[in-house]
Amino acid sequence: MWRGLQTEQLERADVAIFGIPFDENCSVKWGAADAPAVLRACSAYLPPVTASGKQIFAKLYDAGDIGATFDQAFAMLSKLNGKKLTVMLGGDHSVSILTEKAFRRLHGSRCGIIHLDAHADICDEYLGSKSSHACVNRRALENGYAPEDISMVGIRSYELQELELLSQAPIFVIDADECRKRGTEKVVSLLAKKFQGYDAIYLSWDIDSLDPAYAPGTGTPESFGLDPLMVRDLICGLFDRLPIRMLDLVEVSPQNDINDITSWVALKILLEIFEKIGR
Ligand SMILES: [Mn+2]
Repeated sequence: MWRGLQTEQLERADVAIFGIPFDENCSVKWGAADAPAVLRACSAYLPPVTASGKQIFAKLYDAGDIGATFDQAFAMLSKLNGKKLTVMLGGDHSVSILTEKAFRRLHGSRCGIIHLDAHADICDEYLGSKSSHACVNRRALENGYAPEDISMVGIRSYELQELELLSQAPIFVIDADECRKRGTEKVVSLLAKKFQGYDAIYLSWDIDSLDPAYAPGTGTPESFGLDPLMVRDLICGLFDRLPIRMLDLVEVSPQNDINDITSWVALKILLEIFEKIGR
């Protein structure tokens, strides 16, 4: 796993990674519980070099998998705290409810969330569940984040209840069409300005932010999405400009994928991030 990057010693690591293989709160198609294992298996084939030929010097510690409970998430984040970056591999998006809550508890009030997703995920309840993957941001609001602490990027799907809430709450949204219209650099500077003065940012990355043509292996595919280069440049630009201390990658569903292309594109973007962390 993590060919050439992995260290067995946490104290030597720049990046710490763990998985939450859980998909019982998804709505359309299952399978995200398999993502951590498939991502790790694919990672063994990727050399520690970016697409532009830069060697990646970051050392990565893999802490294994945990169950989908807040106590386990908090214990894991506490253990890995102090690393330059913690990465969580989901899991459907509901697992981010646990890690975002733990992140807030560890980092205090000056921390924010960037939600990179096709979906706003701010339903109070979805299909009768308050723990649904469509409720992540609503639970974040209950777990200490103010509306101003949350920004959404790449959105192109809303429930009616979400439109109503977003029309009232000062949550910053840059939808997928606006990303294309403004271009990556402008979107990055808008977010950098928005989170000026924040100590720690949690970037929650739903793979369905990408168009399903590029990332079909996901449970809730949405058309009119972003292309991989835009997502790569957006995420890398955010890492250049903001103190991103935690990243999650959720909703990769290998059983709905074709030739693992969704896992591959996610890993290629992760490598670009790791190169930045290892500098
Ligand atoms: Mn989504």
